[in-house]
Amino acid sequence: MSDRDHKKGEIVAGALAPHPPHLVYAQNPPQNEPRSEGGWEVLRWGYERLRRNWSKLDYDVIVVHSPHWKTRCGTHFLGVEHFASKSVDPIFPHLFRYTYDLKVDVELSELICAEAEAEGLETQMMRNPDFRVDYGTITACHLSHPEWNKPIVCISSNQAYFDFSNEVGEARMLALGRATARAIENSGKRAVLLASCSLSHRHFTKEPETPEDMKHEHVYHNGQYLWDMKILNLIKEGKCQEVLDIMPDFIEQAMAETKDGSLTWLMGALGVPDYPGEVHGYGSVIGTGNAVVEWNPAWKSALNNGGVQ
Ligand code: 2XP
Ligand code: FE2
Repeated sequence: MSDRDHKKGEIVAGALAPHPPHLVYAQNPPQNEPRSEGGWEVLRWGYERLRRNWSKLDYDVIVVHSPHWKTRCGTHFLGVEHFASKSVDPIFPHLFRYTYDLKVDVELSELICAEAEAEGLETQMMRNPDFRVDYGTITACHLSHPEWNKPIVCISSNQAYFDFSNEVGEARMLALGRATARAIENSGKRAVLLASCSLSHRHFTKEPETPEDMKHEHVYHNGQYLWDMKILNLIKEGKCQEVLDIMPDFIEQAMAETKDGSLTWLMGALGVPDYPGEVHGYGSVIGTGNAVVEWNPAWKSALNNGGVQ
């Protein structure tokens, strides 16, 4: 029995953690083969601020929901304790060929899976030891905690938004968020959560010869940019219920990657924050809108007590 077992578990923080492989490429970590001259600094400095804040937190596990582990039926959870292999981005293999070696908290994965089932969701534990972990998971985890010394829980994105409607997808992701929060509480563990996704998601169709040549990087479409700012300003004002109210329209109008459910899952797990999220950085990557945003439930208590964040 660990000394956590008798305690109530807790979500200590959550983040919107976008996963363009460009951000890892630009950083030149030893795990990634291609070399770069940098680029996308404002976003990467945003991640730096997130890492600095999280280095002061005490937590056991990182729980991540990824748009690039797409499961045809229901929500799946990694159910093998150790994975080591090479992840190659299918669209950007020249930027991302990353050697990973990670541990999974299978116990917590199973608890979340069981709670999700209790919410009426279709679920499955993934037990194939040769499974290749998706790059959305690896990138968001690397950028938030490059030490890789904490186990992760990895949750797939299902097809509910695509097969039924955005509204059905949203309802299921809120249920998955509630299930995640309950399971963490019962586990006695302290967790941070990552919603691995971009906001607006219209890509450039041509890549510059030097991908990190920042004279080419810019917002693709002002309408998409204005949607991103609408969402981020609501988050900064602590109005996440309003974000959820307009999420189906945002998904359609901005081709948002939130259509895979990661951000709604996170908001559901955090109890739909009514306190400000901290936007650490915003920037475009091949024209898509990306923000690093942090929520810490302790900020809510500080606000209620009249304290300072
Ligand atoms: O296309 C995607 O979903 C990616 N993750 C690739 C790159 C940039 C996205 O924002
Ligand atoms: Fe993506």
